[in-house]
Amino acid sequence: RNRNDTHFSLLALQRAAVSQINQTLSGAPEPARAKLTAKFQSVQHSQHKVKIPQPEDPGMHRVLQIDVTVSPRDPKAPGQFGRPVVVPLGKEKEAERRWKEGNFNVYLSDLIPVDRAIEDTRPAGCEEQLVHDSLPTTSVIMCFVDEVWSTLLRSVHSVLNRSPPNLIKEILLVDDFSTKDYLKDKLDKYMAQFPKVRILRLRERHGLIRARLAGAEQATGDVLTFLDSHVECNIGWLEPLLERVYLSKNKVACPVIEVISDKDMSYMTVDNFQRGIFVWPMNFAWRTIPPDVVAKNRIKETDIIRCPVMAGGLFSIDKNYFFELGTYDHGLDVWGGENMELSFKVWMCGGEIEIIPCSRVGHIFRNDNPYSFPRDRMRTVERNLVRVAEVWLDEYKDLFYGHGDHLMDQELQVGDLSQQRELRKKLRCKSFKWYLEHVFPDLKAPAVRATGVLINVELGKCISIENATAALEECDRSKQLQQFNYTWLRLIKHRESCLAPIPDNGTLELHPCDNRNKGIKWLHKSTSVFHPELVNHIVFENYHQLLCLEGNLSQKILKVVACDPMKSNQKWRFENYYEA
Ligand code: LR7
Ligand code: MN
Repeated sequence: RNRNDTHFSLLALQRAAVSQINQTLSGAPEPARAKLTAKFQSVQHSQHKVKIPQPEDPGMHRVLQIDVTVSPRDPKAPGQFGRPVVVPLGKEKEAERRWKEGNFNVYLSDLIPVDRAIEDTRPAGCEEQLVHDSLPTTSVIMCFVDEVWSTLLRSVHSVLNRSPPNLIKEILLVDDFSTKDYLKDKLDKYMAQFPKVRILRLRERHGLIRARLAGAEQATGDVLTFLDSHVECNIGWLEPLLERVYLSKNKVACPVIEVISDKDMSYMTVDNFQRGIFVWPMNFAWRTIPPDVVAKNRIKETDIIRCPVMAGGLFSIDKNYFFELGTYDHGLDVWGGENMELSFKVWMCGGEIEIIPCSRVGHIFRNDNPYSFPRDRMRTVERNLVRVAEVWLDEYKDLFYGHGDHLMDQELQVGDLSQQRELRKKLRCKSFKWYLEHVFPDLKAPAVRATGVLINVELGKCISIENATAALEECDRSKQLQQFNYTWLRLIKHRESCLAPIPDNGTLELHPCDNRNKGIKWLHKSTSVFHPELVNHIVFENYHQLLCLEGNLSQKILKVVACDPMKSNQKWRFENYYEA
């Protein structure tokens, strides 16, 4: 979730990640549509022909460059124009101590003006862009729990100072049951100077997801614009977002999220051409569109980027559309996964998610949440993701479970999903397969992990099924009885049946498959095939306590016996492996 704090290390991080997940293009900027290869053409298909406005178009105007901070009162103030700030000599200890108030340099945040100027980081060409005079109004919804005072104020000021006033219907601050005193009367008093700011106080901790919903219920604008409570909206940020929603109400528009350093509070731009994607098991990530794809398709810096998923915190959505979509799954708790849920829902049920390069908002990226989770953090996020997977991923949910041992082995109490499934039906949403084909074709999502014959590395023989029992035989890749699939849920499948060890004598037989039956799951790591019952507690020092599949020339029948890493007749390879 963390955009690193320099532009360069961000790039380095991404490069490092490339080896894991190959970069390819999907959701590329629209103007490149005609030039794309067949594979990606479908991605570019847009239901709404967007007319490129001409300067003489009536009813349109250039994006307003509203920024009341351009000539700041105190140009020499620390952090002004987004410059990095250094903790003054002798204050290091204090700065260090205060870090944990927000998991960033709170001391410096308090030092810099709450209405500092920042550099206009928009790419060339944004200033000339036209938007409609009759853009819809928006309610800006900012949820917070124990947000740092100066940061919260700076977020609000940046909205007030850099947005056309007529477009801001209100700023709704949703206080998610904060414990800090300054967020009570003091905040009320401060915000009283701004008639557009309303504070909504929740009487118990809702978590960010339900807090946003509480805000949405109260919102009176045409469009909902969600922001985190530690952001700085840049010049001209709002109109390009609202323009997209105005052109088509099922476009969900995200700004480019820039980086406010957690260490020195500097405002930094980010690399262009980044898409929001996810990697298994459903972790959000940024992925740069490869330079050759950018060059070949002549993608411009100002071109809109269609994204398989959104980061989650910063976006504009038509209010009615948000409610038609059933908002968020109310069963999602506290934090995490809601960006996946909304992204899948939007794409699969007829909408689009876009990053608008001419809209830029800075965000303080932190290494850890500064607030407490009512329940265990990991478990909360996992539970949320399981809900999303169960409702939206169809048969691909196995990939999700298969990528986290923890996910598969825990009996997570995820609650009732019938309403969410009902909603998906009611909205006539497309399948996850459709999403993969049309929105995210570069996601690797093979149906199984490995297929073909299962070869014993030492003996060079293969497993074959004889009278529903597994035996060793000369390999014959064309033989049906030697064909197996190793699934994401660790089943070794032969046709519709599964290889299972017989407890009494350690032989192997075909059994009916059952994803929940741990007794028939096999962990296949590097070349060993472990008997599953113990997989939950795998400690590799206790290797000898595990049972492994072993091949023996003297006995035709296969058995599971104590694992021994020195025995190469316990090593097995499938014919084909698939990366995901
Ligand atoms: O219980 C809570 N109640 C809240 O009101 C927990 C959080 N919150 C508030 C919090 O004060 C903050 O303003 O909700 C907002 C988001 O929480 P963060 O800032 O701790 O989240 P994040 O920035 O680490 O995480 C990103 O993913 C989240 C997943 O649930 C949300 O979607 C965040 O909005 C989202 N932030 C962004 O997309 C900004 C860019 C980050 C990236 C990539
Ligand atoms: Mn945040």
